[in-house]
Order: sequence, then structure tokens, then C-alpha cells
Amino acid sequence: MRIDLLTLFPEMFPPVLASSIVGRAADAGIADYHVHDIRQYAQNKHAKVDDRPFGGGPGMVLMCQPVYDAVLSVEALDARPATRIVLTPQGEPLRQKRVEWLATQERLLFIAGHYEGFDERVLEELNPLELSIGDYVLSGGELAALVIVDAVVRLLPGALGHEQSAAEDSFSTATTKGGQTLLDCPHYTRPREWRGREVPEVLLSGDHAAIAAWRDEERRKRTRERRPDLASHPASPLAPPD
Ligand code: 6GU
Repeated sequence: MRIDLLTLFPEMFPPVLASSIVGRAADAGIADYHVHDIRQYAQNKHAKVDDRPFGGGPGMVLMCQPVYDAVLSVEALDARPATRIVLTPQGEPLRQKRVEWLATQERLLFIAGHYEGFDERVLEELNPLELSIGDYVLSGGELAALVIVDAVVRLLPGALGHEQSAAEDSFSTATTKGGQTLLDCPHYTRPREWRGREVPEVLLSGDHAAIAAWRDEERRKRTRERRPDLASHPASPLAPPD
């Protein structure tokens, strides 16, 4: 998968993209990342990319021209069509289903804005998928783009050492089979006792059926207690009967 990232703060990306699973995926040739500075596409001599909002108000608005020229120039660097993604708190709230769909695309192009946002007309012209990573406000789309890159790249074949874990974690396809969504169960490792706290006995029993049943019950209990919104989803096994 090719991933292009357009930003006014290119220095935010390399350390994250070189680390952990996303870094290993790049080393393995599973993903390649290309970071581009939108300011390089400014046409005025001060490399100005933002301006005051028509109608007044606080903050600055990202101008159409540098964003549009950056997208078209970057897209021309590779023949594969890009799925365009704009990061904005006004976007579709990101969920694992969308992450799974993004992982099927051959090329993703992220456009991160800062200031008060984009001129609406460049969004109309580019018609990107608009995504939000949650109901809180970030200073810019960069961290949101990195969150999405991480969530997508770990799903690419070969990106995780052990292919089972992507299918078993919270919100994965496996945990949502039949439309069910459950949180993950608690995990333990050595020592068997720590500060007086014991590992649940069943996990030491070697009884694989009993362990699976315990984990399933813990997941249901946690979901009910911590995320009643998931538990009450119509497709949830925790939802009350109709
Ligand atoms: Cl995608 N961008 C910004 N600026 N803030 C956010 C966000 C995105 N998602 C949640 N908050």
C-alpha cells in the first residue's frame, strides 16, 4: 500500500512512521509512506497558505489553491488511484469497519489541515472521504492521520508477527462476527502472584474450553459495565430481547 500524507507540519511524521508496526511494515515493503509539505505548493512569494475567513471570526482558513495543487501533483507521482481522506472533526466518526475497508485500498492520500480548517470549495472539488477520530478537538489533522495509518497498516497481510492477533483484539472482525462487538478480556503473565494479586485460577488450569468460556464471559461483563452503548447495540448479544 502506498500512503501519501499532505501537511503543513511534515516534521511530525517520520518518527512515528519509523516506529513499531508501521515502521516494520515499511521495512518489509508492505507499506510505503511519502510525506509532503503543502507549503511547497503555495504560489505567492511569502508561501502563504491560509487567510482570514470571509464573514469574520477567529482563526485562519486554509486556502484552496495550495491544497488542490498539492493533491493533484502528489497523485501524479504514482499511477495508482488514491483514496483521498481529509481529517476533520466534522468527518465520519472512525470505526473498525471503516479501517478494514481502508486496508483494502491500494493507495491512501491523507490531507491534514490546521487553523480553522479548509475552504469548503476545495472539499467540494476533491470530494474526499472526511474522517474524525473522536468527539474532541485536536490542533490539526496530523495526529489523526497517524492514528488511522497505524490502525490500517497493522491489518495489512504480514504486518503483524502473529496473524491471529489482528482477528482477536477489541473491535476486530472476529469479535464483531454476526454484528457483535465486545471489548477484549483481561490478560496476565508471570509472576503468578504480584503484590498479593493472583492470576485467575482458570488460566492456569490447562482446560482450554474453560479458559475460552471464562474469556468470553469477561468480555461480555466488561462491555456491559464500560460500554453499555456497545452492549445495547441491536446486533449485540448483550442487548435486551425485542
Ligand atoms: Cl480528524 N481533526 C481535528 N483537528 N480534530 C479532531 C479530529 C480530526 N478528530 C477528532 N478531533
